[in-house]
Amino acid sequence: MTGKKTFTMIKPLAFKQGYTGKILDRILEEGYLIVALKMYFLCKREAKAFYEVHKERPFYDELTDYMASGPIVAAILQKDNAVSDYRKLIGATNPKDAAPGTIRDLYGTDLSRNAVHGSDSDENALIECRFFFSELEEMTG
Ligand code: IDP
Ligand code: MG
Repeated sequence: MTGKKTFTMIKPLAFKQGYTGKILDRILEEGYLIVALKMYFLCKREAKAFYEVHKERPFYDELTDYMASGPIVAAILQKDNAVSDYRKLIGATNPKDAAPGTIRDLYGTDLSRNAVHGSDSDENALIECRFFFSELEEMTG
């Protein structure tokens, strides 16, 4: 699966604002296959587990409170160079710095409410895909 799959989440505010359809449509237009998809409402414990890599960062509590504040949409996306191309498609972490036309530029509000998550490496993509989806839930072919 190396290089072919990445994991994304549409974060609570973007979901609440009704951007899910537009974001998924953009993902499809950019040539990704959506091979797994679900809506899910993380509890604080689950949000902390997902973002455990950031547990020493000052924003860990704020970030995990936010991610547990409303439903999200999680998806596995398939395409060549999925991880790096998707990071380009979403843009910089802070929507203010995100290149024009990127998903965070179009649908992000601020640093913590930046519309979407995207995996940062193949290794983390696999971990994040498996956090939300079993192999059975993932389409193949
Ligand atoms: P990324 O989502 O672009 O990979 P990370 O550094 O992995 O960025 O941070 C994870 C998430 O934590 C970001 O998407 C953002 O929502 C939030 N975040 C990052 N830095 C800060 C900060 O300084 N204050 C508040 N939230 C932050
Ligand atoms: Mg990250």
